[in-house]
Amino acid sequence: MENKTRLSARFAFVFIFGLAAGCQQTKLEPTENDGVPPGKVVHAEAESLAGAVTITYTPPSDADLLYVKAVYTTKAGITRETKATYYTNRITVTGFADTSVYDVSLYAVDKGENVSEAYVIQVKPEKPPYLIVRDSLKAIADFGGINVSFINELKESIAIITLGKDSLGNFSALNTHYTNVAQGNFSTRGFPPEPTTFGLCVRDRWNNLSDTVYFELTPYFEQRIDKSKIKPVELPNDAPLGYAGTVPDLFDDIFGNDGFYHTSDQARMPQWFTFDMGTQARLSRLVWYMRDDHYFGLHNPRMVEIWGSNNPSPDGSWDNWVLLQTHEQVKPSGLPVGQLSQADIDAARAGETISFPLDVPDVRYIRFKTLRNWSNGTYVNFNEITLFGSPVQTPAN
Ligand SMILES: [Ca+2]
Ligand SMILES: [Ca+2]
Repeated sequence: MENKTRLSARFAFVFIFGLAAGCQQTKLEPTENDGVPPGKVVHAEAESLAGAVTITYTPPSDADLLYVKAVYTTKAGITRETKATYYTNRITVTGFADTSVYDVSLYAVDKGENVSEAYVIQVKPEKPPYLIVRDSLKAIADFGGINVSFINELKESIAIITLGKDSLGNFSALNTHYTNVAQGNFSTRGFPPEPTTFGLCVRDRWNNLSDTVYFELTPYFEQRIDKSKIKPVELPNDAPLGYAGTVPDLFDDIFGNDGFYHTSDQARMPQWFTFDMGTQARLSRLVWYMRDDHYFGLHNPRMVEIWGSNNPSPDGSWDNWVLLQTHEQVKPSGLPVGQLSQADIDAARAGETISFPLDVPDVRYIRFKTLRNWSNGTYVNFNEITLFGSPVQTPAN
């Protein structure tokens, strides 16, 4: 980082100095361009990296040498050029699509843009990161779709594309997941529980695209948990209610300012409330909706835990509860409280989604525990919860 800053400072200096020279002392130009190309780069050696090579060399000794450039042509016929300033003797050439042998031409260039003869070195890059990621992909069935996991140890910036059949039966992109983390997973939803063919491919920032791997999976059945069957469970240590807020108001399908949950002045963090879904279910996601005139502010929950049980102890103890998920809400813009970007407003209206791991147990009772709200205060106040999952006993229609 420090190096980069120093480099840009140097470039800025050269740029400003160059401008000043250009304006006032154009007569200096002939001495900047001697019309003589530099000598060739010599003694080049390549070290192979993933999708890249680092070439070390001996630059020519010309006093007016400005940079050395490395040039190669991709199999698609695109010419890629990388430059290294005169004060180094190494250059890293990136973006190779495969492990073939490539000719890289090194040229020395002087201040007058006179170009030396080429020194050609043959290089053989190692397997590029986007292909390493492609080989790591694993897909499993998820609620309403699939879950894809990947390993990207080199933390390359890549896009993982999930493909499915469109209405004409052609494969097209359903979802593009951009990442630069070492490993992770993501879901693509919106599918019925039927055998479905999906495709996956990986693209890197040089637009190298892997082949597509196809597979068939049957998404798990997912439905909205019936809110009319959800009932509050009042346990002795649940947070005291106040300001006309109730637990049933979280399940009344009123998302605006009416129909809310609110705790009293006596409530302290952390705090929780408990409800019975009326059926045992494997939950896939919980979506909560903020108080709509205080998005990402005031008493809206920020850091929460969702607990599940099939047999809650009447004394309110946590003995029979299992932690299903921990979640912190992130404000898309990162702006201070009270300032909202359009992305913040869109995210707030869409609701905050907690996805549960696929191996969560089937549960009937839920405890929503708030560890921290958006004002670091002691109240919890928000408007609605919608749950999705697969009920263990599907009610007969
Ligand atoms: Ca020269
Ligand atoms: Ca409500």
